[in-house]
Formats: sequence, structure tokens, C-alpha cells
Amino acid sequence: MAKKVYLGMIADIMHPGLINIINEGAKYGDVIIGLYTDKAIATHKRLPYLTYEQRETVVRSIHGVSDVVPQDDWSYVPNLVKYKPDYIIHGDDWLQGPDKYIRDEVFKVMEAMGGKVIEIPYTKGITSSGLAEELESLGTTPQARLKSLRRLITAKPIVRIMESHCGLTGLIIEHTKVEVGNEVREFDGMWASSLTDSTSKGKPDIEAVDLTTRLHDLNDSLEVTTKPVIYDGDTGGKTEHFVFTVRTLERLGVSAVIIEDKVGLKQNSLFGTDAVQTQDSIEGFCSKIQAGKEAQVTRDFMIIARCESLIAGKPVEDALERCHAYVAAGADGIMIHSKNKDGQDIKEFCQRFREVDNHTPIVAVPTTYGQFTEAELAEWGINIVIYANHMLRSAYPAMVKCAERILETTRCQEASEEYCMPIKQILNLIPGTKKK
Ligand code: SPV
Ligand code: MG
Repeated sequence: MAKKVYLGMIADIMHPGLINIINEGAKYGDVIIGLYTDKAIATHKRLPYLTYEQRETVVRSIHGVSDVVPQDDWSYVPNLVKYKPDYIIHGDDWLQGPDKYIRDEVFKVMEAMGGKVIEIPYTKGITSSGLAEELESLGTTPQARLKSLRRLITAKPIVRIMESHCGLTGLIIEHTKVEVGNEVREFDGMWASSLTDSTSKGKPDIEAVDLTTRLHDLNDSLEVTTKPVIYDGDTGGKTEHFVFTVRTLERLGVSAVIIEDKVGLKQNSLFGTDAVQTQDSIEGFCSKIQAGKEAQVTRDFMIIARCESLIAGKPVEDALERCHAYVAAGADGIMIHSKNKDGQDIKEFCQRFREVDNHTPIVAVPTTYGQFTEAELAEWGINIVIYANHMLRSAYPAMVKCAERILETTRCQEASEEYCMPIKQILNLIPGTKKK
């Protein structure tokens, strides 16, 4: 019987280096590709451009590949235990870098099972990550961006979204990464917040900044990023207007709009009951959702219904009744909001909502209950966490301090040293600024 050779692969962008590993593996026996699923990838890297099914079709057609099986975990261990290959083959690039522990695990398991690890020299000058970086610099298409939110919701325990209100915040969200232990963390997408959009214009958050103006600014973020956008649609306005908003957002490649069940002059939710917060009737809001769903042209765009019952001081029962009705009317997800600090109303809502509905995505905005980690929110049943205003709230105090320092000292030396990034750094901040 032929020996089994295991080869783990993402296979998003095929290149000669990968074909070389397949050919080398085929010398030892039948090559089984462990194809990483979106779920396996999502906690470590950006999602691939191609879906699992598309990548599988490509890999199955490659000469020298005997079988393709899903690898559902970043670690090889579960699949090695399951398929018990005689060999595993890998490029020697895992000797360095954050994946070194993966190599150690593999050696241990293979040894225990009496198998062997084959390491082959990595093909010089070409890597999937390098190609991905080049592709990324070319940007994305509206269609690919639009679809990516649904893929992320399926692939990740919780999708991490950060507020963006300009090109610069878009760049921060696109590129900021931190390495914590074996994990590389980054934001999954952007929230086009009505609060920060209007605040950055010196205007109140009362739907005074019109759609055209907000989209003009959103375009700055879209130009320099590839990650999905969730648009804060406030109340959605009149139903007759909302249907146009939906199509406009789809055309731009926005993945989702969140509309809230309020009527009359919209006030920011974080005022809670200090402001008049009038909710729409269930029927009225459901018909707005339905009209939006009928208007949308793509399959993947999401209309997420935001319930303001807890903000308006009503009980969890009221929120549950409304949210189930909104889902029945066609909402692709719900956002439950609260300004309570202990988070217990949100936790109770999520747990009770999940008893009846275990699949509709739940969005939460933990501005006032920020003590809970993403893992804890996911445990409650939340699928998307939005950090709704943190880019703007962190920038503003720094700017005020800098302005005050210049007034105090009547010169800019102290302000520059204490509060400003070096000139060299700002000159090189934007990719492509300097002609080579
Ligand atoms: C926003 O960011 O504009 C929101 C969230 O709608 S909140 O400000 O909490 O209402
Ligand atoms: Mg808002």
C-alpha cells in the first residue's frame, strides 16, 4: 500500500514553491492536502481571497495530489492524529518566526505515531505571504469586500470591528497588528459611526450630516483599505429613502447597514433616558426592514436591526419581542444596545435570545461595559463586537493637550516633544509618499 504524505496548505495563491513541495511529497507516497478552512485561518491571518470550495477545486486538479481534506485548526495535531500519515512535509521556513511551536508539536506527534517529518528548503524569492501583500496593495473590489463580512461571521468566534471616520483611521484599522503569544491579532473591519462622522465635522449626532456627505468621507476609508465596512444608518430615515440608501451602500461594497428602531429627532443612544428616545412601532420598523430587503440587489448585503429598548429604559422582554419580530421581517442580524455599565442586561438578552434563535448574528457595542473581553462576549452569544468611537475619542484629548501646550509655552518645542510623532515618521506614514 502506498504511504500517506500529509501537506497542510491555504492554497489561496498557487505558485511554483507550492508545486515544488507537492512534487517532493509525491516522491514519498500519496499526497493528502490538509486544506485550511476559513475557521482555521481566521484567528491567525486575513481570510483568503478564495473560498474553501474554490481553493479545493484548484488543489484537487493539481497533478500529484491524491486527496484533499479540511484542516479546521491552525495546529496540525488534530488532523495528524485523525489521518495518521506516514510522512508530513513542510518548507523549512517554520524553523523561524511565530510558527515555530507548530513545528515542535508536529515533531512530537509524528514521533509518537512512528511517522516522519520531511523538511525541504523553501523556494527562494517567492512566498504566498509576499504575493498576498502585493495583491493587497492593489486593493479590492466592492463585491469581494461586501462578501467578506458574512465569511468572517461564519469563520470567527467573534468579529472585531473598529470605528473609522477618515482615511487615516482606515489605514490604522487596515494595518495595525499585535502579536500576543502564538496569535497575531488585527481588526476585521470598520464601523462607519454616525457619532464620530458627525463629531469630526463639529456637528451633533442627530442625522444632520446627510448621506451624500457621509459617503463622500467614507470613500476616503474605502480608498485605502480592503476590510469590510458596517455602516451606521441611524434610523434609516423614511422608508422611501432607505431603499435608495441600501442600493447605494451595496454599490460601494459596504457589507452591512445597521438601522435603529427610533423615530422623530434621533439623539445619540448614550444619552439614554436623559434624552427623548422614541421607538418606532414593531410593525413600522418591520416594514422598513422588509422594504430594504426587497430593494437589495446582492445576496450578501446585510440589514441589521438595532433595538433601542434598553436605551429607552424598557425591560429585556420588550427587546426580545422586538428582535424576534425584526428577524421574522427579514433582518440579517440584530444589534442590541445598552448604556448600562454592568453589561448584565445585554448578557441576559443574549442568553434568552439564543434560547429561541441560535443562528441570527448578534452585534454589541460595549462602550459602557468595556470590562468584558471578546471571549466573554462571544460566550454570551455575540458574533460582532464594535468599538464604536475609540479612534476619535483617543485622538481628541491628544490634540487638545498639544494645542494647550503651545498656548502655555508660546512655542512648539514642548508640544512637539511631548505630544507629537516625529516629522520623519509622519512624512513616511502614508505608503507611496516618497518617490524612490
Ligand atoms: C455610533 O457610533 O454612532 C453609534 C453607537 O450609533 S452609539 O454612539 O453608542 O449610539
Ligand atoms: Mg450612531
